Amino acid sequence: MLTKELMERIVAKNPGEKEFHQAVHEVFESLEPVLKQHPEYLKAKILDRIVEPDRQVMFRVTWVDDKGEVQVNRGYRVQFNSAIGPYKGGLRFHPSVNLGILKFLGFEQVFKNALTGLPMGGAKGGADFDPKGKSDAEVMRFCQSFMSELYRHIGPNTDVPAGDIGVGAREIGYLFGQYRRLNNRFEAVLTGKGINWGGSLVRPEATGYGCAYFCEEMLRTKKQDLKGKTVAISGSGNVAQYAVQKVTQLGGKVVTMSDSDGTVYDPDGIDAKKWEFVMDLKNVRRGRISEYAQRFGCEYWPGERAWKAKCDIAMPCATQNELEKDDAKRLIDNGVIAVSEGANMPCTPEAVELFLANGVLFAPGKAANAGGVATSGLEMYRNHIGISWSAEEVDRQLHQIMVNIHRNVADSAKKYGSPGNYVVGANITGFVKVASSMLDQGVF
Ligand code: NDP
Ligand code: 2IT
Repeated sequence: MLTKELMERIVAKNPGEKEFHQAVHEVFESLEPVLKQHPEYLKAKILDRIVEPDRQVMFRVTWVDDKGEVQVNRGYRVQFNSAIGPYKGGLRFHPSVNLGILKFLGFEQVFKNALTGLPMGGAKGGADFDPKGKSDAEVMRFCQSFMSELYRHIGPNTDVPAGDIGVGAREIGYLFGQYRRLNNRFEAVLTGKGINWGGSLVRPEATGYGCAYFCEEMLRTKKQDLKGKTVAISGSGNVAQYAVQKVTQLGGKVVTMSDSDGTVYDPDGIDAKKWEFVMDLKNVRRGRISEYAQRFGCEYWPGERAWKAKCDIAMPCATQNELEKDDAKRLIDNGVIAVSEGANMPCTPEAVELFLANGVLFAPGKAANAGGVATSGLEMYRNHIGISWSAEEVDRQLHQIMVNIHRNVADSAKKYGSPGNYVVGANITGFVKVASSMLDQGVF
């Protein structure tokens, strides 16, 4: 491997950042044929440069809880690469957040954003704050304190954060309010905003919808579609919720949803009525998915994942490395034909290898979940030119973007000798766009 020695140096230089190593390794593996044909990338040390974030900010976030006690968290923003546009990427609030996880997410974001065809660089940020069990007032005070440092590093043409795990409409509202207050400017510094203050219709839906659209495109290459297919989905947050809705609208039957406590298995399918229950449970009452099983009398698998359900299609929509080798084996034994990653890097490398070796259509997150950030890009553009679009118009653009991503990724895979391998196709397509832009702009 041309990149073997560099990979070793990256691991030594970034100790303990195992998710970051994993993400870089996957990209490097895919790039071999490109590097052979284009030695100029190696000569200009593009790989050495692309794995080093432009800048990473870490800061203290101090806030007062409802009992009057002072709490201290750690906040981050990793601004990875802005060769093709302002930094763009979500904020994650979860107790597991650390620099390595945010670097993996920021690194992936660089390539994902390039795939959308929109001018966006890559970044990620967040904090080791756990919004679970906190009151609205606590979440607001945390967000205000977080933005009191972050605001000086971001801006509409510099860096535009959005949501991710633990950051949804409520958090974006508090963050935007604090930014506006500190800067005395109303500007498009975040996406995922409320509809009344600059947000885009269909942004909440976009990641889940896009994941289903991408899956349809993959199935189309085998003259199939989602109609009549049984689908296992993990997670029950933003991405999972709208993946469930779109798969159902397209004629599929979703039989699972999950959270970090366990999985519900509903062989009758999560229809529109049951879906409304989930929306209220997760977004209003902020309860656990086990309540679904109590309400509808289906199976609940405490502490277990969705992947033991028999299904034609799997959509992991919760978190990284949530689908491992044994899960992949089980899915393959049960006849899975396609896997579309709604989450970022949910399948381990061993699981991906098994899917590819067994002819399962496999869509990596940077392609399949790019609909979210693409619609964020549409929101930014809309804010800049001061117009608004109907839900139908945004959905049409989102659908077209997913069709384009599928085509471009499939074309690259074929061109570089791995037809049908969307991992290779996505990494190469994203890389070539960013790397050639870096070459154009000189050495720095
Ligand atoms: P949410 O916070 O809305 O939902 C996350 C869901 O995943 C919850 O059901 C949560 O369960 C579950 N989950 C989180 N961490 C774990 C864990 N360690 N083990 C098991 N389950 C877990 O986040 P999103 O839906 O926004 O994000 C889901 C995934 O999609 C992430 O990988 C994110 O990076 C990715 N993504 C999100 C986009 C977006 O626009 N929001 C865009 C592209 C990708 P619990 O409530 O119990 O924690
Ligand atoms: O991982 C992702 O692409 C996101 N969390 C969405 C980022 C964005 O800027 O909309």
